[in-house]
Amino acid sequence: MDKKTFYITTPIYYPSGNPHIGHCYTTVACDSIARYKRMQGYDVMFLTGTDEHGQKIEEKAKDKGVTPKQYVDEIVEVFKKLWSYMNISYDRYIRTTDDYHVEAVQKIFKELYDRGYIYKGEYKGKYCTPCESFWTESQLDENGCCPECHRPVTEAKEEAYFFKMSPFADRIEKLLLETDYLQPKYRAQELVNNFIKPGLEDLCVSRTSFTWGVPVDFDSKHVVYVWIDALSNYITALGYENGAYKDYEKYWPADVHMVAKDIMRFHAIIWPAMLMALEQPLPKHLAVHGWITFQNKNGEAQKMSKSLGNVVDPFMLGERYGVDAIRYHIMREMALGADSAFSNEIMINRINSDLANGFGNLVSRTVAMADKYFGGTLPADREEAEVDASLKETVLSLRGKVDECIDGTRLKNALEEIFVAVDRANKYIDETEPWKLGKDEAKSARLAAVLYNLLESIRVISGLLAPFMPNTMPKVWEQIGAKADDVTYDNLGRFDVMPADVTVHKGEILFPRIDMDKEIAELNAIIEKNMAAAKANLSDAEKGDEFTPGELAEEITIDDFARADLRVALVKSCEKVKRSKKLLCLQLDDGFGGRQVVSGIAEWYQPEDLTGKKIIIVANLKPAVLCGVESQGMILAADTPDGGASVVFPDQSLPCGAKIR
Ligand code: ME8
Repeated sequence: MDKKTFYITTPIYYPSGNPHIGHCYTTVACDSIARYKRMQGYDVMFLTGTDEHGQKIEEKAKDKGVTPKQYVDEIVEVFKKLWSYMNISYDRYIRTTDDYHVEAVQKIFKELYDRGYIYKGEYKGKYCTPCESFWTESQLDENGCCPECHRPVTEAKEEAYFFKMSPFADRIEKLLLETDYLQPKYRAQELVNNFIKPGLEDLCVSRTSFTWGVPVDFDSKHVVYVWIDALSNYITALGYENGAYKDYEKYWPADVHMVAKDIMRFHAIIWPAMLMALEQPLPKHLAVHGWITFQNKNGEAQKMSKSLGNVVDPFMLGERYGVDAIRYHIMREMALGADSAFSNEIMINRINSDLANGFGNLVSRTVAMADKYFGGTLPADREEAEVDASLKETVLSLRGKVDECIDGTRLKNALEEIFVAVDRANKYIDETEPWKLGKDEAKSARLAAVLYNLLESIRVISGLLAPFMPNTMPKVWEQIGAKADDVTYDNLGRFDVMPADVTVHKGEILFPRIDMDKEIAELNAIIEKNMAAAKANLSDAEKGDEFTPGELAEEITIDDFARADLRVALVKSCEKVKRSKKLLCLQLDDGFGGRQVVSGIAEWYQPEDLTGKKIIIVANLKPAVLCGVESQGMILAADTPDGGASVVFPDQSLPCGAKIR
């Protein structure tokens, strides 16, 4: 009988800057699952790649004075180098500039057109260049910016093709709410409320204002919208509508698409709609994880951004602590769905406690005792005791628990389960006190049983850890005397697999302890240097990458400006608006008896950051109600390069009510 297949994909990444630890998260997570499934005997297809078209790439290449293809070729090499460094076992790498993909996207576009789902119209609206996303006015955030990255959007108006999505609204709603397509499920309702309930709008799927994309073959001044091009990769890479591969029948539908929450909408709504329109089967699961943010010295979580210099470089970490330790750390920290702040302290603590003290120590103590008391080869005579039963039970039930976590893409939980067994085995050493048994010749058979049970536990634990840490586990097998046959998936569900007279081999320390103080000092120095360099050295092109000032608004006269009454005000008190993550409510002394203003800055300011400070308000703005709270005016703030907002603070000695002219 043919083997069961398993198809897993990462997003295809934009080669618009070097990959960082965030890209590593998705890729290492998929790699671990792919390896696990291979171990279970599945015929696995693990796909990753790069999403190389679009205006953003075209602009960057222009800034650098190279062609878009030259630009992406260089960065794709860095991605591939990183994946090989991180031991990523992908089966196929797709580049959207590959000829077969381009051809297939043209056919897909034509097919959608012929079926009546794509039609020609005129696009009028807002476009976010960094996100390559179109938005309608009503979808913009409270500052009129992109609702995803909160950067300014530009006006866009052009002849364009549209994809009719409304025929699929009901089916998509059911897919999200009534099936287990989306993991974690709690995000489904939010998607339905935000995008489906207000009416699924037609999607603009072609552009004429730039050329770096897949040309629409029946209307060559248009290029295909980059998301239609990108999402298609999951099927073109298998040979859908092209002759490069013949794997579509075999692997489609995908078992897991894994992405971060920033691109959930595309995978939860647009992609299913495309497949429905093409009358193709839908993927089985979309696993959505949170962001890895950077935790700075003050313990605040920041978005990783080149302009802040806080991008965590996986090559640097791998060089210092080993690739497997880094793979372990990112898998162990991030719960499916939640964000996870990357902190050097937490990473080093984790490596020291789990890997050096927990697992590494278990292996080295066990092997050292087998070596010391039996010259490396255990005697065949073993005497079991009651205490052994609970260790064996923990170890024997482990594979089933890990299987379940892998199937739910809950890798953090899988590692937690495995480390429960590590702790159990370490506790078994304390319970059985082999160093005492070793002093008494008459207890040799008992000592042999203790060490054998430990070696068997390590065999199962290391076998289940191998998909997560593929470099280190073969070294463990070498040390505990396990042969390849002992660590097959079948044998990881059994105890008493290795021969009674197994021979161990003392080896190198698997995970050396890290000197926390020294490393933190060195890492902080690196970060500070990067931050300073980021400030000083960003080329205009790179600044442009992080911050798009947007187009200047239409010219106005001095009289127009004078209609806005800007005043200095003092924040007397400030609190978060209930039921809103974004809003703060400020009580102000405006020099005219006081007023209340609601502002969408809660993501960047705590109430105490503002209380007692003078700010600037638009004092004659028509009142509005935000989340049930009345706002009498608005406060002035500037966009920051990382998509945040920075409140404008005037000279603090100015009196309340002073007019700004
Ligand atoms: O969105 N934390 O590409 P992209 C966690 N080309 N994951 C992160 C991360 C972080 N800080 N930063 C990036 C695109 N990722 C499109 C995708 S797919 C048809 C097209 C990971 O290079 C995460 O998987 O911006 C996220 O979804 C993806 O990189 C976005 O990569």
